[in-house]
Amino acid sequence: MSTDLTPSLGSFTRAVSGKNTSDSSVHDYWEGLSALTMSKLADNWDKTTKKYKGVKRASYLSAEFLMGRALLNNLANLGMVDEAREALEEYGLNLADVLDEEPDASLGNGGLGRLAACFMDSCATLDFPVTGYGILYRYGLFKQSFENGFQKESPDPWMETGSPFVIRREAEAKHVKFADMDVNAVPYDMPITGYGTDNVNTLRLWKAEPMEEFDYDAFNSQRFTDAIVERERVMDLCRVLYPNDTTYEGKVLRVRQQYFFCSASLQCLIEEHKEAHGDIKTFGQFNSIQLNDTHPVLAVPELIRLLLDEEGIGWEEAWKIVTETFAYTNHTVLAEALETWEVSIFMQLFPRIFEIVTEIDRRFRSELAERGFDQGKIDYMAPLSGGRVHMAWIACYASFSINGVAAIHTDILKRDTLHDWHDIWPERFNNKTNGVTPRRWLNNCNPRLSALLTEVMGDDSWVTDLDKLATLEEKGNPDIYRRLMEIKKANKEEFAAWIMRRDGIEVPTDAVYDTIIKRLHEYKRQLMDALYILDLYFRMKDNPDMDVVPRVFIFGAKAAPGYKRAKAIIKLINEIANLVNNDEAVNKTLKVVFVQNYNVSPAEYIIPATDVSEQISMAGKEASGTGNMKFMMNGALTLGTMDGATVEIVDAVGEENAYIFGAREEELETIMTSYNPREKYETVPGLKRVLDALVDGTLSDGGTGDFHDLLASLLDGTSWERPDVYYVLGDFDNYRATRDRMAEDYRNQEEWARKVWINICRSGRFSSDRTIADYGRDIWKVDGQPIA
Ligand code: H53
Repeated sequence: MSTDLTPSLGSFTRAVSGKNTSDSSVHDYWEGLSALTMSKLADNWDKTTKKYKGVKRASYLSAEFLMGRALLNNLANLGMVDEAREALEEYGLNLADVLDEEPDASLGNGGLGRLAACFMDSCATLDFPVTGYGILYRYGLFKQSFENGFQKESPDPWMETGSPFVIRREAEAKHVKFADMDVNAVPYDMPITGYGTDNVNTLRLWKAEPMEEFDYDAFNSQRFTDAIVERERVMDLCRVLYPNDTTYEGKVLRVRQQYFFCSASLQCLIEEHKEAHGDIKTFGQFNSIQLNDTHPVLAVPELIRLLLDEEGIGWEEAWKIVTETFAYTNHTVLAEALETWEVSIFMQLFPRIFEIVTEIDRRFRSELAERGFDQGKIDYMAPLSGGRVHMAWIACYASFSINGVAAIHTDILKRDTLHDWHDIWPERFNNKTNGVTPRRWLNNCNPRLSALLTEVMGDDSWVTDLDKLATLEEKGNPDIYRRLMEIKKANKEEFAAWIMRRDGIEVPTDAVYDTIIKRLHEYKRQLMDALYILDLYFRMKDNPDMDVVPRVFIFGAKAAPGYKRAKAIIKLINEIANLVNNDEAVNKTLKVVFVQNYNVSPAEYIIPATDVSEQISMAGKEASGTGNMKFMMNGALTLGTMDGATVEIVDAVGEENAYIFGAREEELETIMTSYNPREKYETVPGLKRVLDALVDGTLSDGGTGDFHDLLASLLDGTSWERPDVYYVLGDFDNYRATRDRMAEDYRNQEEWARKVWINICRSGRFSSDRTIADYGRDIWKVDGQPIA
């Protein structure tokens, strides 16, 4: 059947490829369909941009936006999926293949960047006047491959030949000055469509370019190479995303990136404010700026600089505007994430900003002295101390709102990490539990389950009001439970076909899919998961008649390139995979799959196919987690510790509909004071054998000594760290028992599916629509501004 889209798809594809449709490649069709999609949203995008100019608005400043692919999301939001599928079929193509042509926009490391992307989606869907501001990295997060089980990194030039979803806005370029260079900040805008609305919001990503395209004087005066070198130095600025998730590294280029995008974004906001309202003094009444972690905190002194030096207003007035404007989100309690910069870096790169930070520091100190604080405490809390600039302290001082990202995390902030600030300004603190967008993470990635939900509800209103799923719970019955398991099975088949196509790996589909996908970090305890698999393997070898429920263990994780121990854990998992997958005695029952180059789009295949969601961080360490929510929506049951938002998942579904184990956050402080991992090694049945296998020749680290170091980190510690700081051996026994019990429970399919149904129906509160409605109401004070 021919549809309306067929001729225009042909035209767009010819236009982008310069070829006949019959000679165009699948990639050409992807570009053509993408361009066609852009043409459909252009008018509404323009209208929305204009509409937001005069109203109270919010800006989301983030060094990371992990957007993933755009085409399917935009097609779905425009209601064009079926038409697109049919039009492609007219040309002999299938939609899934065309969608697979799109590279992921990996402009983020993990949770924090993906959260920003989900927030953009919800803001658009709620018609909120919110703009995202970030950096157009030329290279996104590195690509990961495995060579002999070791992680190898390679660059990800995700839009070298341009991207159909990114529009350059040359005319709105801004000038950003450093002491040693002047930079032209050119905005590249991405449209953010919402579901069930005409509004199209904007994600503005800044690219650094030389002020003049080419310095002809230098060229003519025979300084040709100098001119080229200078050009490259400027372009270096946003060349690459730093690959550390939750760890801070004091690289000069990184702080340059931060200042660059903060300055450009603020210049833009000030210009737009003056155009709309005339008076700079009302800036704070019309703007809320959310600081996504400390990465954009340079916006605080930069706004003061712009107000003082460019707008000519006084300090008191400028500070008032600052404190009306900024709100700060903290995403972690890990000490190694706290950004502090050496004073000398600030002095060299932006002396004026350093002067302003010094003045903030002076005022802060006198304010605290007036409140009667002792010098020790003042020194600890001050923006400038120990020769460093403390970004989190600047954020806490300047912001009217400070929030954590899950209830337990906000409690820890108040009690521990930011307790001194909470003592002074308790009213600033609030919790905003994270959420994920049900468009990408349910409706688009799991069409089978979505169709069932729509059928049972009678309409698809749950897509924009996920709380409505609660009304379906009582409709659960054996027929629905059976269909849930059929859907899961079909999703497993789809995953199996995908991983075969992609990596040539064969996986069975009649097994429990048990998954851990997240950045590789010791606190997330992928190592404990691996030790369980090894232990199960040994138990099966000891007891060939053991009746074990067939299992596929799925891993996906990138390690920061400089994080040695994390890379050792990747190698270990790959070695265990080798051992298990090649042993005829167990490989009918167990299979270990480590998905290379884990990213947003692999997650869209993995999550709908998963039965067991591993959320096994040491309690108190994972601020929230958001994968836990995606799994819940897609009908996986949680195997986890009481940490981050998992606590709230358990609160929603009840302990009987999840599998919870491990030491609790409130007991760990006491436990850790007398914890002796060697005692566990000696006494927990099976643990010694598993740990010995790291070093007795059972598993090979390729002669690197990495596995010895790993074992030593668990049993001996180092000169700077106690052994097993993440309590892997302490929680192991309880983890094993709970995981074994969970696998046994899977045998009762109907009972399992009943729990799955409860999890899905109670996932409403984990929609990022709820989170963004909370931000909008409590922090930003913005309302929906529909254009139609
Ligand atoms: O942010 C997520 C949380 C998650 C936390 C993560 C995160 C980063 O990805 C990077 C830096 C950082 O400080 C925190 O680890 O628990 O879900 C979104 O809030």
